[in-house]
Amino acid sequence: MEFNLPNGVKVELVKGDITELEVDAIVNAANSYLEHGGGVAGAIVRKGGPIIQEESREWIRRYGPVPVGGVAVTSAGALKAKYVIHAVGPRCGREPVEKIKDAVANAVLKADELGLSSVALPAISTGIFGCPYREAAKLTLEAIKEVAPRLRSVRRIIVCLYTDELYKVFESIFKEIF
Ligand code: AR6
Repeated sequence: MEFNLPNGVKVELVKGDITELEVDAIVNAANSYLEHGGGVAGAIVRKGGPIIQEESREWIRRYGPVPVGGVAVTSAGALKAKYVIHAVGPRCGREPVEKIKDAVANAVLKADELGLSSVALPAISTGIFGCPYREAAKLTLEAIKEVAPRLRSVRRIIVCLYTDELYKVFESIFKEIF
């Protein structure tokens, strides 16, 4: 499912594994310490290689922990993408779910700042961080809609959903928002 936004930006929903996508950057659902254990973070480091975890630790040494809603950038190792943009979503129950919007907006804006044309993101905070799917879908897609008019280089935004259930929820909210 896809939709063309006014300023030449296309947003697409796809089902599958984000580490397989041919895009300029993939977004990781990270924690503030950029210690990539399980979930999509684990998959990214397993496939991209240890360089991603090493560069993440270097980032933390230099700048300190990434705030909730914030982002950090590393290379993408052996992945097809050039960069991994690590976005920190909220842990639901402890931090406000609305921070998903900041994480998504900041990730897409970072891709734009890097001059990239395509970026793919997963459903941030919907796994280990335990946020409800519908709320996450609404906040993710609203964030994309809101930043799109400000983008200068990003022309393709892919939201990559790992399961049928997530895809269905995102699809229904997508139809409401776009
Ligand atoms: N491709 C796309 N989506 C995926 C993939 C994949 N290969 N693997 C899992 N997902 P999670 P969070 C989906 O738990 O909730 C990590 O340990 C998954 O189905 O990866 O933001 C970090 O280091 C879910 O819908 O991220 C943090 O500590 C979505 O990705 C913490 O988990 C996000 O699930 C972050 O938790």
